[in-house]
Amino acid sequence: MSKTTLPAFFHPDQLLFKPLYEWGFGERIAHPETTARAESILSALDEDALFSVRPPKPISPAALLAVHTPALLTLYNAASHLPDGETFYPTVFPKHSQGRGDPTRLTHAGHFCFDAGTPLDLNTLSAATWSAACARDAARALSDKVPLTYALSRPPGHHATRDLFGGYCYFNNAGVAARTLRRKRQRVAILDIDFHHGNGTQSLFYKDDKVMMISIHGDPTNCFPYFAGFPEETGKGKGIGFNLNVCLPRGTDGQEYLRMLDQHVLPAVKHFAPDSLVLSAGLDAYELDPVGDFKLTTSDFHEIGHRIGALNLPTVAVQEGGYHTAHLGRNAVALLRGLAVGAGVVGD
Ligand code: Q9C
Ligand code: ZN
Repeated sequence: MSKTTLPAFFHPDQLLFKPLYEWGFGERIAHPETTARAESILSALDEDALFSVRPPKPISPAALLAVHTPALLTLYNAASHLPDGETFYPTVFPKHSQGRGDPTRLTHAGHFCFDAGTPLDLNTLSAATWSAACARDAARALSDKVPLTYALSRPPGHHATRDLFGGYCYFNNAGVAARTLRRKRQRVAILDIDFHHGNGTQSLFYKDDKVMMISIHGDPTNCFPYFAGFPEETGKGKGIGFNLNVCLPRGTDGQEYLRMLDQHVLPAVKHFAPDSLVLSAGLDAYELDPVGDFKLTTSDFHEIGHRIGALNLPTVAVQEGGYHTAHLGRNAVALLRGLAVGAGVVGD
């Protein structure tokens, strides 16, 4: 009996970045985006043994610059010279910056950032760069023989735009994966199932008719990021019709989620007929998640994976959010196994 193993990517230096705290509704709270998240996923992957984890090759600055402005890299580089133990939280956010911020000065960080929960320290650049490298290598590893790969990207990426970081995100890992697939002239669908709208990914491909972006998320009227993710946002120029936002109400459960997936989202992916899929695999729609407020269960994640897997598209799953650390690993495995079973890569 032969045993399938699929490639997953993670680098130990992703664990050196430890954001301390953020503000949650006036309270200073422990930062949800912890290293324990990655450790939970690593141990569940190890136990499940469908994926084998390896470190990615380094990603070049040129590959990061295909997605981001030089200023972002310069700013993270400035933070990499902070003393050990010091953290910088942007607090001034110029509304009409018009590119005037000097990214060699940390005090100007707010020119390149949209929220106050996404700190910088000496390890941010390294961790975020390895996180993006995971996404790049997971996209590169897709082939006829390897139809499913996983990037254990942490810190996450889907809120980061070309020129702004925020929402715990520094480099847009899913964007890096999609651009990697585009280099092979592929039509790419990005499906973002993180609880939050993938505003960064949306903005990267908003005018693009070869990359379709679909995000399912909590209504941004009530949920982070508050300024994007509305159904009226359908794309711009030739990209019109290639961006789809599906907002669901607080408390959405598995049955409601799956109905919307079957009736709207999966048909839209099929209609676009992509060559490959980037799944922005946030798990913060979980019922016990401290940040999201949907009610998905572990078995719902398996079922969601199964239905997405049944599209039979070469798929790179890129980790996004998910903050119930104790159950995060099993939820990741449930989703990934669902994808593999749905695609017929492994049996039930
Ligand atoms: N504690 C991702 O899931 N802060 N980012 C909420 C309440 C922002 C989430 C404040 C949440 C960002 C990748
Ligand atoms: Zn999220």
